[in-house]
Amino acid sequence: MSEELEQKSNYSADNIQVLEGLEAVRKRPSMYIGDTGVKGLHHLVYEVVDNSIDEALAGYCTDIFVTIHEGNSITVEDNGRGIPTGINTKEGKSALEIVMTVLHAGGKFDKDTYKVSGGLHGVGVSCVNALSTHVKTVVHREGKIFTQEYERGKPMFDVKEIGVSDRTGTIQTFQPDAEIFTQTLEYKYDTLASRLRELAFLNKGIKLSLTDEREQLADGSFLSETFHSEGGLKEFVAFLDGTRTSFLAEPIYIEGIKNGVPVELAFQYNDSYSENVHSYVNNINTHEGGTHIAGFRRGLTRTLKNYADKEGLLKNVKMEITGDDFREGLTAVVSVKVAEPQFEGQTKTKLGNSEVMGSVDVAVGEALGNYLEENPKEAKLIINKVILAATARAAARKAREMVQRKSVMGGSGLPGKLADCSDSDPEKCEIFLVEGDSAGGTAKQGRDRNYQAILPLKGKILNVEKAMEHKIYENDEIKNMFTAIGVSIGTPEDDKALNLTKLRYHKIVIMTDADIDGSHITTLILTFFYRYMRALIEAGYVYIASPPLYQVKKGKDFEYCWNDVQRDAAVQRLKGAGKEDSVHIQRYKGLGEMNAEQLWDTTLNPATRTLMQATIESAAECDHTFSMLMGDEVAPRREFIERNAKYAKIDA
Ligand code: 0RA
Repeated sequence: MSEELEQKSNYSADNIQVLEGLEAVRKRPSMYIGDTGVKGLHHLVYEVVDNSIDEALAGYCTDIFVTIHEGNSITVEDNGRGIPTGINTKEGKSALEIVMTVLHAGGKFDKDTYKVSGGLHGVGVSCVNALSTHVKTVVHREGKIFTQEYERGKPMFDVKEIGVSDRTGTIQTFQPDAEIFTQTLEYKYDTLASRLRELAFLNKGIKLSLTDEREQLADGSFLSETFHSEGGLKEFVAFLDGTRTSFLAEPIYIEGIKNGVPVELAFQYNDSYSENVHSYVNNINTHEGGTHIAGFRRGLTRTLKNYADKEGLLKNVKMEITGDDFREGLTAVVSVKVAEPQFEGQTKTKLGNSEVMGSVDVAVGEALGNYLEENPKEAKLIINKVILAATARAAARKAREMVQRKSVMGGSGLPGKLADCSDSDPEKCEIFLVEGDSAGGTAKQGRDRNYQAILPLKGKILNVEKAMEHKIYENDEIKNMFTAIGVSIGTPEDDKALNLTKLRYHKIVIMTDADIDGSHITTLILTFFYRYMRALIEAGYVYIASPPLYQVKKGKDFEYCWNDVQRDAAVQRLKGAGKEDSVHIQRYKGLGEMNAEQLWDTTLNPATRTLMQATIESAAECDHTFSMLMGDEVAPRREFIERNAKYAKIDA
């Protein structure tokens, strides 16, 4: 409080506004960037990149470079016009300083002088400034180079000229503040890479590069990738489908302004049974869908149905065809730009603007209508696939109802293999899904039976990416998971939604051997959760156990190690003054090699274990990864596994 008073006496009225604005961001950062964990940390980068994307969408910028520096500071550079540096007459300050220090400055300027967003979304780069210990902005503009630096949002000096230049552009470097981001300051390359890849698909033509100066390669260069798509959403759909077999030679694609709403969409049918529809509003992933998705579905169903009726393709079809049947094996991306988006839903990722429904409906109708007329052979393929889906749906419903009936019974309906815990409060209870009966046996002995349940699974579980829905509900291991976990399919509102009202555990832990087979099984189980129990992942209930790889032992002393670096360090520590060969290294080839006590100490005991929580950072990335990992082609899978082998985990 006293600090604030002191500042008031030193600053003009304008400045006080500024300080209070950014102070508010520092006081309640989560209100502006969502959270102060890993997500919020990465959000800072997206916020800055968004400004460059806007400049590119305005037609003035082609290249955006993101660099992660040693120490986790970030530079975002673009070749746009450069943030204006002249004095804004209304405020009596440099436009650059205003952009950097005034909350939502984008909205505060009159439209002629300052068209840039801070986005159709977003909170503006001033928030990034407020949440960074230090920011340096460099602007190339009008033949000169300008700069200004900031400490926790406050300018360290007035905008100054530091040289001449023959280019234009903006370069922002920021260091996130450890006082704000108390959990971690560590940027994840893969997280930034998948967002930049996504942005490249969503904004065709723009080149986005990522360089990680923390990762030096053998040839001395840094880990780096450039994302660039000329095909846009068409290529996005192909990317999502990975190695799935496509039905159509090319995705169906449309781009245009419908009822004043810019709509871009692409879709393709493949030989899988799942529906992968992704949607974006102003480049933001709308996980929960909304009016644009409703419009997409409506347009798809109506257009296909009209065509089929007109061509007499449904003459001999007795069963009813539902909307779902039109979307089996469908991969789609819908991207709209909305001036004043209303976001609704639990995670504020559901578009509410009703006018958008018609726009997307019309766009799909046009693109698909033309396509069907011009490609009668493909049209028949699609309609036949829909009819097949309707047939299979009847079988799937029966199988689903069986699962449901069983899981609703509870108590005696629990699988015989389940070693349940005695507590019945789901919040306190954990279930371990364990590969194989022998490891299951050890886990049963080693667990705390008060709150830890064990469900052994038999070998490799069914690959749900390749199986028809009814097969999935008929599979014993999958049925056991449904009944043991206590979830069923179908709620009063939605007959395909996951019903969590009888959920029996709030921690569902996948525990497999720490080897390639084990990680394959983990992936199979994660794929199953992702496709059929996604709500559990979204709620944060799904975890992956991490059993150790080694035990390093000398006499009575021993340490567990999870990787080679730890192992080598442990050997040195235990060796002490003694000889190397006095230290014994045991490599655990599987959970089965540990005894009950060891398993408890390393993997089960909440006080000492490490659990990885499965999260869905990007549903699009997940779809791609799962289709690739579980699909038919071997080469991309091998490459992925080799690339990720050192992490020995798959992020879901
Ligand atoms: C407003 C006006 C002009 C450029 C920008 C904003 C701009 C902002 C950012 C943020 C990151 N990169 C950016 N590039 C440009 C230019 C107005 C003009 O030159 O007439």
